[in-house]
This record gives sequence, structure tokens and C-alpha cells, in this order.
Amino acid sequence: MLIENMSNHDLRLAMLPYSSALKVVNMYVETIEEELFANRRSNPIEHVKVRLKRPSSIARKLEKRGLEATVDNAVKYIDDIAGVRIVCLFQDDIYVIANVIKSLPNIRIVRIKDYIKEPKDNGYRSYHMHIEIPVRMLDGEQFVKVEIQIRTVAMDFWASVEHKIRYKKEPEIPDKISADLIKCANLIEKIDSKMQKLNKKIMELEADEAPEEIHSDITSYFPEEKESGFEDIKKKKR
Ligand code: 0O2
Repeated sequence: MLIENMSNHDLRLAMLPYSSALKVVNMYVETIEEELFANRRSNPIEHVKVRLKRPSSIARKLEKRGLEATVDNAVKYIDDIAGVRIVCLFQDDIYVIANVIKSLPNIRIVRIKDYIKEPKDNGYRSYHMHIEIPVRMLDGEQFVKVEIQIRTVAMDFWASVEHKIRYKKEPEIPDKISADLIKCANLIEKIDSKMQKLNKKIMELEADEAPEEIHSDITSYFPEEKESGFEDIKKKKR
């Protein structure tokens, strides 16, 4: 059945595995964030966004590829119905995070698109992982596709602006604007590299100077330190 003719109820049912997959990936990312923070004493992830592609966008993407806009085709041909975007401060962190994701059990890595090593002609830079993860639904386990995009704050800034312009100016962005966007992408690449170097220097200075703060950043995992912490819980149980 064509997506545009489906009821809201049927659409919600079709999207259920994808929203469950997003919850699972989000949980993985939170764990990775905590682990990296515990190991490096700094959080490499600036923010994470998750989104389900709107049915109208799914239909448009299928039609652009000359396919009928049905759920079956969406499941088969669209890899980014469920999308997770991880935005970090520094370029090197992208590969650290990607490597941890690659090592997660149960995840199938279907395809990697490294638009950082090989930017798109329009200047787009980002690291894309097309994965499949097992999700348990009422009728059994199924592998669900998720696209994970990992990029720096600066790359994200560029992509947001370009996306906005592209949607406003479809089908064609004027040549002058395209050329300016490419220039901005090149500048952003330089800024990312400089910031990366700056961060490395700061970390070296910190490692030389700062005495380690003992136990200061793990206290949030424990209940507030009171003499009678355990006592309080026992009292509540009685
Ligand atoms: P939206 O609105 O973000 O959901 P495709 O190239 O899309 O036909 P595929 O294999 O799905 O094929 O692509 P890819 O390269 O992994 O890109 C998927 C998503 O990456 C896009 O989804 C965008 O979010 C982002 N992306 C890819 N190229 C560009 C680009 O040139 N500029 C910007 N701003 N984002 C890009 P959608 O469906 O295009 O859009």
C-alpha cells in the first residue's frame, strides 16, 4: 500500500521497530559517553539527536529514486528511517566513537560512508555508519536499520545551514551560493584542524600540571554522602 494512503495507526505500527531501535542505540551512546568520560576525564560528545524520518520524507526519497512509495520499499531501500546524530567537539573523537560503536556486540555494520576523508562535492563532511541492530518485538526479534551520523559542531553548523538553503532553493542552489558553501566548508575544515591541535596542547599542559583530583567525579554515582545513607534506605523499607 502507498504510504500516503496509510492510516496513522498503520504508519505508527510500521515505525515501531525503528523507534525501538532508536531507544536501544541511544542507550548504547549514553553508555559510551559515560565510559569515555570515566577514562579520559572529559566528555567527547557535545550532544546527541535522534529522529524518525517523516513518512512524507520517506515517500519523497523513494520517489526520487524512481521507486513506489510503499512501506515494503522503505524497509528495503531506505537506510536512514531511524537516525542518530552524534555531535562532538573534535574531529579525532569522531573516530574514537565510531570504533567503540564498531566493537559493540550484536551490531551489524552494513556500510560506512566517510565524508570526512572524502567530502561530497558540495563540501558536506560527516561520518556515516549504516548499522543493523536486533530489536525484540512482540512477534520476535528483527534486525532494524539505523543510520548513525558522527560529526563535529562545526560540520554540523555547516550541514544545518546547507540543508536549510537546499530546501528553500530546491531543485537547484544558485552557483554563487554553492561556491560560497564550498568555501565555508573548506574554512570549517581548517578551523576543525586548528581546534584539534589546540585541544591537544591543552591536554598536554593539563597532564603536566594538574594533580589528579581523587574521587571528585564519581560522587554523582552514589547517594549524597550522609553518615546514615544506608540507614535511610532501611528505614524506608520498614
Ligand atoms: P534528512 O532531511 O536529513 O533526513 P542519499 O544520498 O540520501 O540518497 P543515503 O544512502 O541515504 O542516500 O545517504 P547518506 O549519504 O548516508 O545521507 C543520508 C543523510 O545524510 C541525509 O538524509 C542527510 O541527513 C545527510 N546528508 C547527506 N548528504 C548531505 C548534504 O550534502 N548536505 C546535508 N546538509 N546533509 C546531507 P536526507 O534524507 O537527505 O535528509
